[in-house]
Amino acid sequence: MTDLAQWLSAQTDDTDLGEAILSMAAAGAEIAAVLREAPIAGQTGLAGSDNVQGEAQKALDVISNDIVLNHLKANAAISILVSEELDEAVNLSSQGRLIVATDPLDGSSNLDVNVTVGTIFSVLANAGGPLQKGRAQLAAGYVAYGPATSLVVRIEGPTSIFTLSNEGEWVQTVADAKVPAASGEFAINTARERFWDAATTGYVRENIAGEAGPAGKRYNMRWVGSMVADVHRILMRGGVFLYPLDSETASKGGRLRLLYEANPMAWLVEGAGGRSTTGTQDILEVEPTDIHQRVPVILGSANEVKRVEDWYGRG
Ligand code: FDP
Repeated sequence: MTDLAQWLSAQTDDTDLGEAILSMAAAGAEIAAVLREAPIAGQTGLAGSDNVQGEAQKALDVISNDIVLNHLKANAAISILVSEELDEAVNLSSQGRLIVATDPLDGSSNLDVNVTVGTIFSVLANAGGPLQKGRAQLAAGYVAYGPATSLVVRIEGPTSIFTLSNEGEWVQTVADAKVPAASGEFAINTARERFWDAATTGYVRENIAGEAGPAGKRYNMRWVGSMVADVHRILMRGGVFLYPLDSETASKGGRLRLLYEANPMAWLVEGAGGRSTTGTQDILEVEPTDIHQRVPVILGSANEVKRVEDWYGRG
């Protein structure tokens, strides 16, 4: 049985990086405990404030952000925290070598229906500042709060999955996650079809045409509407996740955030042999210009991502 600390010491000599991941794992374990009892404590509702994206904050968004902030404050290796819930980047230890960018509680519109949500994080070197390409990430991960609490993490090598035991230990349950290149499952919010571009419409229509269509096989559709849950399914059994640029999100650059949603997920999927794109560019190559920047996201099984790219290539 391998635990998280053992895995980290085998993956990297950088003890600061290992400590950063352990801090996020500890924050995740604390958030999991809060979420388990949140309906009893009456915490699934709104906090009464908006975040910088103009989205209503849930009480648990704010609580989760505070938990992450407290864990990172206690870690001298962390210089800066970028959070979806905070307008500005927060300066922490002046000696710190690492930046953490996080969505402390992703998928929070699912909280009141007890569906999987998660904490997503990305670790960068302080020297480059927060606005670095995803390719420069030192590590990334997420904690999924589902029937089991899972930590999915990658430094440079494999994407590995740990499960939180009742004793509070992170036990490795998948050493090397693999996203199969071929898949017959796609995930997109089809209620947005009227906003889609020609590439998204073309790809989805081919899938729906099934065996008789140009793809020549049957597809199934799955959409939890909680990115961590949708990406976790893809990491476990393949598929493709799409939140493309559409006519409604175009002026904002997309729906999902680059630094703390798209980049860490792209890093994890790539470590498992999958791929990611905005439609026209590898997500990990996008140059950020703002800490809360949005980006179109298509990621998962390599053959499906390639089909979407081919559709975008048709102009
Ligand atoms: P949420 O607003 O609930 O935090 O991060 C944004 C996100 O959820 C993703 O987790 C999810 O994939 C997406 O929004 C769902 O968007 P739609 O409501 O447009 O389907």
